[in-house]
Amino acid sequence: MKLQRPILVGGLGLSFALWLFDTLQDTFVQVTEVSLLSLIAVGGGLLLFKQNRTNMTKFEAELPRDRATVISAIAKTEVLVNQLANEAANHQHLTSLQEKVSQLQVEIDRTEMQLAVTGGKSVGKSTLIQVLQQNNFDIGVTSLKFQETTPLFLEKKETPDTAALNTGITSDYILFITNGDLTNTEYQTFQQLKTANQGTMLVLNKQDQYITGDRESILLSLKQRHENIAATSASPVAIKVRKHGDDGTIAEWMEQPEPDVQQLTLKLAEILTSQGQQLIWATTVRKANILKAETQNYLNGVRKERANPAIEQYQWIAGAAAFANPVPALDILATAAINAQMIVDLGGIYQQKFSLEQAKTVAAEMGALMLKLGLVEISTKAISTILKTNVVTYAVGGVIQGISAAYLTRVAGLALVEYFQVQEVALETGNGLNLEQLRQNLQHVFQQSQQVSALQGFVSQGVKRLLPEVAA
Ligand SMILES: Nc1nc2c(ncn2[C@@H]2O[C@H](COP(=O)(O)OP(=O)(O)O)[C@@H](O)[C@H]2O)c(=O)[nH]1
Ligand SMILES: [Mg+2]
Repeated sequence: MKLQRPILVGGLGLSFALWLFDTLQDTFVQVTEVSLLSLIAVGGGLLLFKQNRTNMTKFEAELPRDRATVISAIAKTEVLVNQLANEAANHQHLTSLQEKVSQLQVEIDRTEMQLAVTGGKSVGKSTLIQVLQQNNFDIGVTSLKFQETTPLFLEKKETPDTAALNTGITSDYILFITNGDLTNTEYQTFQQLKTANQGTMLVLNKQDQYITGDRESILLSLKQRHENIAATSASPVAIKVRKHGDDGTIAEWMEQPEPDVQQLTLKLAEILTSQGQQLIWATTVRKANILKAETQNYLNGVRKERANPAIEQYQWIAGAAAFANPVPALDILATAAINAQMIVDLGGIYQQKFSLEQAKTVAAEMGALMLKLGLVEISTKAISTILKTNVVTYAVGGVIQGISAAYLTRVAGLALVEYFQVQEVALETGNGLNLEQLRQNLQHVFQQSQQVSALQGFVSQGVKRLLPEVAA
């Protein structure tokens, strides 16, 4: 059986928790009425308290302060879209990207606010929207539009629906509806929205379903996770009312309580009034950044298509050279493998201009790094092991060095591509190389290409290149 509720960490002693309850909540006059759940929630919640306080200030601190910030975010995206136009004038997504940039320029001054209402299935999203729409919000000049997302967690699915999550991220504010304490999946999704710096209110709906003690403890627990919470009953169930008459008669009837969304509307009105403009700006910045990432992706694709044949070409140049002039020392092999001209060419493709002199320095640094990481030794050994299975090729002098040099060139080239892909377009030249970053790229590419089958394929390709007469 799976746990529906997250396990709350009760790190504090019971007596301390009881004391805390006494001080925090006047509603709990009688301690005996407090359920065990409440105690655990308070104990665990407190541990998270400090952490969340800093998150709150982070969100507010990161809201764009002025229109110029938004303009600049859009401009950065536009630069990248123009870059794509320069490098691939006929790219299939270019027109659509350009249109989206123009849309953003109009969107900065939009006055209608988009509110996404999200959460699991049947938590009361539709009902809440209906009730809220009947409420007249006073939030100044802007108008409000609610949008319900598809349920975040469909049955048996542990990961949230990404489309729904995206609707959230492109909305100005999110109401994240829950019916109890957050499950682990809910909590993780919620964190994702926070990471995207998305303004969110956590709403405990169906609060009519809880007895007082449990309701307060869930609210407290939610409060530790997030600064903005509200409890609602969008559609409370009818309750039975019983009246004892003076004459001993008993009358019973059902009463339908009114929806209770006041906590939510008050908080929402306050937030939208004070931060509405900034929230709209923040959404526009988020959209600009999403568009920028999308463009960067396309740009990387275009560049990779140019980089691949270049790497291929240089790897066989290095292979042939080491084959013709086999060097016994690993350090010479490492430096020979990295052709400075390849660095210049790849840099050119990725708009990172290197002079040949700079490229030579980079080549030497990369060679030293590959040696230090043991990549040269490991790959040379692996390649000779594969070659040994074929006595004829193994016996040919220089073939190990040749294939190793080609292989190392390939690893270096692919690592450089990975490295360049995450660099911003370098407007100035001669930027120092981030060796730590490059080390990670090298290791990553190396690990990926060390699978036996991939290496075997490469070796047989190398044999065909270097010893066409043997391979035939
Ligand atoms: N007890 C109770 N039931 C509610 C409340 N809000 C909504 N519901 C019920 O929960 C069910 C699902 O509501 P719905 O709005 O369709 O949920 P959605 O799937 O999130 O849109 C319906 O039967 C609602 O009447 C509430 O505050 N209390
Ligand atoms: Mg619905």
